[in-house]
Amino acid sequence: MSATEEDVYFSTNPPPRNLDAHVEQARSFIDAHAAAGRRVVLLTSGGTTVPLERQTVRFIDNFSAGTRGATSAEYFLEAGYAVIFLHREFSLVPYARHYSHATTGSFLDFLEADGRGGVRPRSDVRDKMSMVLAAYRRARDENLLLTIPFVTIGDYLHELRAISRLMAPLGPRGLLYLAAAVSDFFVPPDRMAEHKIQSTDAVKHRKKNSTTSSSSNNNNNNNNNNNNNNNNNNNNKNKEVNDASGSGNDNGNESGDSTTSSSRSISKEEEVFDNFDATSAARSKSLVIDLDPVPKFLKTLVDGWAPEGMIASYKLETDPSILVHKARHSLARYQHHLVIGNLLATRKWEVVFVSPGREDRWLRVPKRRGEWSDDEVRSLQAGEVPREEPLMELEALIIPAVRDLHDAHIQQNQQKTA
Ligand code: PAZ
Repeated sequence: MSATEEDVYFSTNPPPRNLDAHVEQARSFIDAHAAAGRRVVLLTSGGTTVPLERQTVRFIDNFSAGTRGATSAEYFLEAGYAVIFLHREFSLVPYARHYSHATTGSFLDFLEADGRGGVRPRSDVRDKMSMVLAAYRRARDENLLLTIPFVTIGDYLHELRAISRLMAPLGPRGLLYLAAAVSDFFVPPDRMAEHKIQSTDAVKHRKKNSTTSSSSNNNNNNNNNNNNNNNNNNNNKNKEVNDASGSGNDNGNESGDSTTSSSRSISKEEEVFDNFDATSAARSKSLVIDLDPVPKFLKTLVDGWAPEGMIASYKLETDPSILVHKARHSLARYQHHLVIGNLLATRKWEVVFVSPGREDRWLRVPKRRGEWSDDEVRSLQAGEVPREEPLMELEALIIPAVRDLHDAHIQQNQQKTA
């Protein structure tokens, strides 16, 4: 990507509100750890959103609860890294993840009354909770964990660029570990509606019939006309967009793009209903959204933003037959250091490490009893989910393996500069 393309993207897509504050936090975090000779990982986690309106009511989301990222962060801390955790707001975060997002019940279920008017952890979870709390407190008290949130694809890219550029003082001791699920497509600002996209012509109808329209009504109508114009543009292009293509993302991750979009209805501009009532909704048309591709920033990241650090990206696919091919393709295209491939269905059981000059390496959680047979390995690689729950967290294997590759990266750099 040319510098101009990068400049255009970043000058036309506004930065997140707290970018300057985040940059200052990250700068002092990185400088402190660089001075202490510690390794720092910038870890991305969770999914980015693609807003459809400036005052956002609707957005397209990417699949990811942030489990991989939050779990990896804990193992990186255990492995001696300081961690900048760039994550989707309200997705899983290290340590709290053990209690925060229960699918049944609530975190309050982990507590019980202590009989003296207070509360304490339930006796069956107390031991684990005190270990988790101790690890969390150590990370917090020793300033080893900095958490920075993002929501949209634009926020994510601005934050990633700004923070990775600060990693220079770390030299090869910096690591980028890109596990976030990043959108491949977005609505550019000049085509984005200001207000909530309307699903009926009720507002236009009000405009048509209003005898005394206030200035605020006019504003509303204008804005809604804008929306309709936007949508007309989209309809004119008559292009169906499916953002779940697995086409590879490469924006600070190797997205197999896990974006989903939900369909909404909007009336065609030329349809003006004589009477607005419930039937107008039934007569409304589907909304066609025209998205632009997000520029591919991974090469820029490798060459310009964090040139000395090691860069590891994830590649998510759902089709087993293309996973390794796509991982290799991305490595060849972006010339970074490691792609970790995983399939949606089996991502908690196995991943494949694809790195230059090395054999592909599959990491798999051990079986409860015995070894994986060849047939079982073939089933896993074909995306079949085993019946049993994984025996352990796969990140307990992934992070030490990443650390080994990072050791080699640091050594190579030392030899080059010796
Ligand atoms: O958050 P999670 O643990 O459910 O999922 C993790 C993941 C599959 C999003 C991650 O491992 C990954 O592959 N990230 C890159 C996603 C992508 O290629 O878009």
